[in-house]
Amino acid sequence: MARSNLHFSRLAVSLGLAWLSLLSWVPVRAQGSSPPSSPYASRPEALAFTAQLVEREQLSPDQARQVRETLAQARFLPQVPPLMLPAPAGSPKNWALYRSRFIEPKRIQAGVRFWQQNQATLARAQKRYGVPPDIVVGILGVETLYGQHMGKFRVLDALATLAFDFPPEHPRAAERQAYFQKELAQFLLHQMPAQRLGSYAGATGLSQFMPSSLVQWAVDFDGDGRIDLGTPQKPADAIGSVANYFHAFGWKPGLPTHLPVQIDEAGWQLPGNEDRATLLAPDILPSFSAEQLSSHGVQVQRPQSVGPQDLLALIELQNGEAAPTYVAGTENFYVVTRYNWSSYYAMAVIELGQAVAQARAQKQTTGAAHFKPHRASKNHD
Ligand SMILES: [Ca+2]
Repeated sequence: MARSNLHFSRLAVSLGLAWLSLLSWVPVRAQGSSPPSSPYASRPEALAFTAQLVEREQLSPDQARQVRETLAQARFLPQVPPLMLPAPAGSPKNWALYRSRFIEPKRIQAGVRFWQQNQATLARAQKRYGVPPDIVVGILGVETLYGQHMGKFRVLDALATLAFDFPPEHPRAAERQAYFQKELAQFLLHQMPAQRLGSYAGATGLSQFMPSSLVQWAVDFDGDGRIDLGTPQKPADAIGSVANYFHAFGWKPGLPTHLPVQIDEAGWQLPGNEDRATLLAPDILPSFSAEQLSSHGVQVQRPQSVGPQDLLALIELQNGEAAPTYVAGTENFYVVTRYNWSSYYAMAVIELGQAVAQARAQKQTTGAAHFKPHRASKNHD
């Protein structure tokens, strides 16, 4: 208590006008409505954050009180900050290993069932937003196994922990911490429920939307008057929201996500050859025409759906000690990375969607052959 009083008076000096509104929440703590384990009711950074939010958004006293009361319920999650740290330097990325976590029988079968059960909604999402079912099915499969793993952390706790206790040793700690403060602000401003569960990074629902994505891109796709991304039995809103997200980030209907490439790797090894460095410099940002790739030793078989002016990125997926995998990513590949800024992630989403589509087509073929006599006899009835 002495400690929080100290923080309180220090803050009162620094915040001046915020003094009055701060007074209004002090009795709330005194009555014990916030758990004693919450450091965010009294931490100077948290108080300054709230004061700024109130001022910037010109919140009414009622709204301000609500924001403070909610934040005062946030608990520090000690296990979360270490999860933010990047893999130690020198640990090689391994696409084959990463891929095997997602492109596996259990997830593919769950995807086939999901697609089967929701094919009308997926088709409607494609019609409205131009985004094909396999991409939506790939996202929901990679993110949460179609709602089976939506996260067990309270989003409020995760966001407050990362907003105020982000690990300072992270190479981009300031930027990441600012990001989580923005997400926490959206959570509080839109009065999202303190009990809402999600990932350790604060993402919720089948689609694992962060609060700002929820606010901006989530849609009521089943028309029941509310947006619900968190009920696996009712995935329509999640399906529509994912499609809307990609539509908003510039998904081009009909454009493939990536093309196979052929590389003259022997040429790349020659001393002084800068081709590889040149092509990998823009990373996932599509920057080269197929012709330009070719002039740097990378041959692309361009289908009709990819125009000569369409830009491509050379995507390198490392395989540990083994040779890397290369593909040419299109602008749609880049759009998939807007969901999660990783080419490994995007490729897993795309390949899971393809694997599910293939398994589904196979099942339909064998299923149709299997059921043909029954259908025939039914038709005769
Ligand atoms: Ca709805």
